[in-house]
Amino acid sequence: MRTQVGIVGAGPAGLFLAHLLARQGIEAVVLEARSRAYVEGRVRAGVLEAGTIDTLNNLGLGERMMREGLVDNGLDMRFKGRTIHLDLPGLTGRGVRIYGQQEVVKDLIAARLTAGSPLVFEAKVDRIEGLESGRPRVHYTHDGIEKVLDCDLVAGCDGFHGVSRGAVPDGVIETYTRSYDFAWLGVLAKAAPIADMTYSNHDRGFALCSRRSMSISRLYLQVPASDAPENWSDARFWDELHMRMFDEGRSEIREGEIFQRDVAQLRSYIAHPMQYGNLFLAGDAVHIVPPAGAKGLNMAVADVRVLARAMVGYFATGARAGLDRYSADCIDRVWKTIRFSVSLTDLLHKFDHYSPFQRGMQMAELDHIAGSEAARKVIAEQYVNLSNVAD
Ligand code: RFL
Ligand code: PHB
Repeated sequence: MRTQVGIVGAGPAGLFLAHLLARQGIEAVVLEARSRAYVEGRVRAGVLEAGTIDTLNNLGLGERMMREGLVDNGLDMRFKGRTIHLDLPGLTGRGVRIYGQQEVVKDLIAARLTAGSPLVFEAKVDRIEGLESGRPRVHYTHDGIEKVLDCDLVAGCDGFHGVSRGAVPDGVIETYTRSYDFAWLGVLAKAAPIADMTYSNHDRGFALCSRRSMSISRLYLQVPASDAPENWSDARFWDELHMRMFDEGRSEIREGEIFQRDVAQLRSYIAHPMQYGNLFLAGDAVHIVPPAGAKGLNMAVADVRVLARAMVGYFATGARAGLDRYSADCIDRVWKTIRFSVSLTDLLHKFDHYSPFQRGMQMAELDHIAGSEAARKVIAEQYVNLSNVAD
């Protein structure tokens, strides 16, 4: 098989890239290791920033998101029983939209398959070679048979555990990491959500109340990194959530059947340059943010917007300037997004190694945000639109 762009991975990065290229008449083949059902069922992000919303709409694929997604205008932070309200449109002119990542993925997959464009599930990429040449080759296994995809360019959109990054020779990529000794337990519950997205910093740990619809809540608790979803019965989960949200009277948060639960590890990771020869890395394949900033998906979309523009320029003129600049064009935005995500993580979580002095600093910062519109604006503008890139 031969194509212009070989795309490894059908997560948000790979699927958005495929659509952005198709719009400009560029052929791509998307190879995805997992089944369609697995990819569509993977529960992850939910907050879409302005740039992501615009990208989906500009592709003509935002109809269901606009109809079913919920506009989130308020972002609340709780501490010591107090609530800080960030009025996102009042502070920035825009809100965010809540629409599950797997719904975005379903819409992108359906549109690609309807268009008859190549997207192969259960096609695991084993290795990529010839990246320094004009004819890179992607080796993959499909139906138990080893196959080869010849392409002009390769996009590594295969997430943190993918193979693309590993195809770059040692010593080319510099990595920077920070790990955390806690994780997020995330659940979906058949329960009406509270009015605003609410993050809480409680002495027992972080909690977050988000939603997927007016009858489905998406809820998170900070747990030890070694914890497992099975350790959390429904009763234990609700008891802990009420406490951490300062809802001891159990009058605010509605309970309901928990029908999905998972534990996600937290990590800050950045690798650059985001390219080598004719391989271009995007999304989680090249950077991971802790989820408190709700940025991972949005950052992946911003990466592939830059990448699609560079690839379109290359196929139109043969000039490599845009391609060669891809990493440099992304890296400042990526660092700023990591910085924001890390700062919200630091502000809102319980760190076991914190001294009472450091805990006091955290509370003082929240108190400052509560009293300062300027401080709220700094957070709101990053929450709403940090991943925007010019088209
Ligand atoms: P993905 O989604 O991991 O997709 C990579 C795809 O590549 C496939 N793959 C391979 N395919 C072929 N051959 C191989 N050898 C392959 N190896 C892997 C995988 O099967 C997969 O389908 O990466 P992508 O596209 O870069 O997208 C990134 C986002 O998924 C991620 O950043 C977000 O989910 C992060 N995130 C959030 N981001 C937001 O913008 N807003 C949020 O509200 C938000 N909340 C979250 C989150 C992530 C979370 N977890 C699970 C860590 C909440 C949580 C709990
Ligand atoms: C979500 O709704 O899944 C969500 C919301 C805010 C975050 C992370 C995840 O920071």
